[in-house]
Amino acid sequence: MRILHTSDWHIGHRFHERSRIEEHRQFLDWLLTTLQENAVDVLLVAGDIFDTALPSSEATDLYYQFLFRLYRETHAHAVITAGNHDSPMRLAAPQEFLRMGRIHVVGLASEPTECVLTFPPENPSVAIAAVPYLSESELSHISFETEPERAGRYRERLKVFYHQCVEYMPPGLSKILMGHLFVQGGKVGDSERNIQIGGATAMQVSDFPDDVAYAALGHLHRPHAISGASYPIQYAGSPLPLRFNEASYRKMVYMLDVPAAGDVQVEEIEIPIFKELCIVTGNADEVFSRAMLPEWAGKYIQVQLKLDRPKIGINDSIREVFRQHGGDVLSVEIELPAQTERQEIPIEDMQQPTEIFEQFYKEKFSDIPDELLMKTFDELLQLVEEQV
Ligand SMILES: [Mn+2]
Repeated sequence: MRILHTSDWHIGHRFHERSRIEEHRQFLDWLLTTLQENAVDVLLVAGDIFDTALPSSEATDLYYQFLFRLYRETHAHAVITAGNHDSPMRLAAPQEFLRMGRIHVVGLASEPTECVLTFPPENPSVAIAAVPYLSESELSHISFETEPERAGRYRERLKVFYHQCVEYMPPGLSKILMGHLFVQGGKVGDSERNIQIGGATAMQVSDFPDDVAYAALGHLHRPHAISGASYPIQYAGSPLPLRFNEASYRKMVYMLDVPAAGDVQVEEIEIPIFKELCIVTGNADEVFSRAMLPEWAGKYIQVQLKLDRPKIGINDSIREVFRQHGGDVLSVEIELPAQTERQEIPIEDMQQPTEIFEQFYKEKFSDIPDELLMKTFDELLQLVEEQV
């Protein structure tokens, strides 16, 4: 059995107000070719199919066009689960219909019966637990519960659910788990929203059941494996970089060869770069001379500009000079020299709050506060002191 693992497509994502539908179209074309060339039997998509719960008609159309071509132009089955960005109800709405086309969508699941699938259907050798994102809001409410207690309950629920799934799987099959969650040790970037639940870790490696062949995860956008288990626990990552700083590493899909017995062979396949993201760093002279180079056509650029002092209009000039050379500057981040260190006030001088306030005001506005302001401050101070 050959299985391909991907996740976090985020179709409909807009990058600094630019549509990415063309990049997604190219990715899905490439994916279809990859599935065909490698004679893949099952495609796994571990959540965050869309970027928002209510995707545009353009995004929805692209997704269903892909599913239709998958059905018509390959022999593959697909298992698609909802992530935290998807509306589970909306994603799963056409599930009965899609099942006729070998496409299995799981939006919500509270019982193993709802998400354990076996492949190939006629003579199964692999069981897959298609576990979607489990929302914390699905936990029943308990009064006076602390955040760590709630996080603990969430973690326990996930752990129990995965164990139940594995118990429910028919014996003798290779077991694969899917999930859209955060595992301790995972590398968090800044494009994964709502990454942790209650500030605590959703799951630990030791929570995963034994006797599993592979865990196909989504949620984190960098492709990487979590160490510490006897089998690969793998994040596929997003196929497109969702932030400029995600362009420093290649995006991947993972192809698994699952033998009837023995270990799964995992091969990573690099996803082509459909639109290059570049970060240009330097002072104004450096940035302007780099802008003159003939290398910007079709690229998205972020400029990190170092300035001695604020300079009005420089943002527009930079965008213009790159535009003349084919590049599209999506953001200019300006770095100014760090403020000179604040003067320390010796503790013995800090007798009265009013004095501290005066000093603060002088430092901030290079002036002394007027009478009305001082009176207001006194009143405020009085109010605070009465509270204490
Ligand atoms: Mn995601």
